[in-house]
Amino acid sequence: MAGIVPSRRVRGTPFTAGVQAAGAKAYTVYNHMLLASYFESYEADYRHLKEHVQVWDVAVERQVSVKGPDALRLMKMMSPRDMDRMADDQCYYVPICDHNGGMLNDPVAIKLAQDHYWLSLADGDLLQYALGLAIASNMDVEIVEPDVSPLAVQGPKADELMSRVFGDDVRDIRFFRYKRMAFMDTEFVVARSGWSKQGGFEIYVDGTQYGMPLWDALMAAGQDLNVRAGCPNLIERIEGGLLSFGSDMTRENTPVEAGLAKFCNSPEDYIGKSVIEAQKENGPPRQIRPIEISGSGDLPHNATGWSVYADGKNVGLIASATWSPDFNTNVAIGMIDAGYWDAGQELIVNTGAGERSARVKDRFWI
Ligand code: THG
Repeated sequence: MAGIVPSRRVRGTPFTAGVQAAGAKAYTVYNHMLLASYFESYEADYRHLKEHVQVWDVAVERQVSVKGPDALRLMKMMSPRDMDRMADDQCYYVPICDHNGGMLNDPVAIKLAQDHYWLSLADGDLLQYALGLAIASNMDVEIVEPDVSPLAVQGPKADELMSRVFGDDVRDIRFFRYKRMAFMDTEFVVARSGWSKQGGFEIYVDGTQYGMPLWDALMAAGQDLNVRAGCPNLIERIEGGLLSFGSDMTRENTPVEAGLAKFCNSPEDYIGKSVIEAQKENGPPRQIRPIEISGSGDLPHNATGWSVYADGKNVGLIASATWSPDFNTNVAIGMIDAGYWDAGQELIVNTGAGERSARVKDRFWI
């Protein structure tokens, strides 16, 4: 496939110069912005991520800033999670839904103050939804996309690299908590989070002008750690069951179907609650499951979603699938109908380039 032309609609990021210089070989577009897909290859990037440390330009995780006297009220209207339990330094994974429980996004919410939150978005224009709710409800709240760009540091050597740039205090940051850490003449929110299971941090870089200086500082400090540029890795994230909104689940699905029922505990009358509570009570009609597909490293690329069959009928869809070198099998994430999602269930997958046998697993691989 040919290249992508950046413009004001398909935006570069504060780190794009570094990503390009590091040799990104393919990009996707996410929140109207460039996101690298791989550098050396999916498999070489994966091996390196699991052994060393990588710096990821995830500026595409755009922030919706919700600030003002009604900020908490608006967050409670949108969030299925109990916002009153959120600590002052906490991040929450929050599925956000329409009035039918259909997922609109699955951001990470960051509590900056009692009256100020960021929603760190997956792919989708959630700002417009939040703004619409605020306007229609006459709320006293400011909603903007600030000049904030997350940079992730992921991998087993992430603590060592981060402590060299920000000091040893980063080591004490707990999972999904943050501290404000100094850099040059400013400070950034630094959270222990990120879209891999290898551990690490996300730095919310506030101000485009700090982007390349921070990128360069991390690369310089990590030379002997074999630091490299990386990006969310297809193989590792399927092994870990990290869901991609728009692929693995869409507005056609509720958070219960997406396996996110544990994040739906708010006592408030949030949007979508009646459907979500009913599905928690009675079980959803379909659910996200780990799927093992037969064959070796010869699956075609899955760009459309693959239909899944059992008993001669369509019982689901697989939107993410790839060869896993570490588990020596094809790993996949499927949305599978009730009655067919139990571990051990045999399935047939139509990959578009032939049928494969497949089987529901009891859990994800990592
Ligand atoms: N970090 C930030 N913003 C993001 C993502 C991120 N926005 C887009 C996208 N990723 C949102 N989706 C997810 C999906 C999974 C997780 C985070 C964001 C995740 N899940 C943990 C897991 O499944 O192991 C558990 C989360 C929890 O226990 O609260 O990390 O990655 N800033």
